[in-house]
Amino acid sequence: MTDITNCIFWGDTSGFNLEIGGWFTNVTYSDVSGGFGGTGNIDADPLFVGNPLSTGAWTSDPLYEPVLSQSTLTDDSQSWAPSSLAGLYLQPDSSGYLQFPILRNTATTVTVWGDMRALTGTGSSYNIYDYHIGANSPAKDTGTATGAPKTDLEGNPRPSCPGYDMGAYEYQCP
Ligand SMILES: [Ca+2]
Repeated sequence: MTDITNCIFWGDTSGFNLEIGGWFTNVTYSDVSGGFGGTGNIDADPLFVGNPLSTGAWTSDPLYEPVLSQSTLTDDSQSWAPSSLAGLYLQPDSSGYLQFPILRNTATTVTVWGDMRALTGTGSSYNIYDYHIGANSPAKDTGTATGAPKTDLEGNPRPSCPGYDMGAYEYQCP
């Protein structure tokens, strides 16, 4: 039996469909696209703050650094705030389904783990996603305290204002 609690399953565009069904999976207090039977589950747009946060097209091919196993991708038309995208997710080609956590960025580049050269290139469009929930998210304060960790994925306190949220990131009150 797998227990899934306080999670968000939303926006699956892979066409593979989410395989969380079956007798062995117990889903509670989670936001599941299309709905899923279980205590406290909801089926509502979680209102991620960046869905996507940024989009564009690469102006160069990826540069791969094999020793570090990192790729740097460039869009010269951007003016991102340096270091503002770390921890967010890059979909290096919007026609694909893979996403990668962003390690760091400059005004016109993002760096991620892995070799992106076979996945995207000059002229390909991309998306950057921010999966933090907004203040009006239906996932805010609708999780359960039972078994919940005291911090979220970024180490911020959970719960915050006032209940436990669904998803990887607890909404932090200003
Ligand atoms: Ca909360």
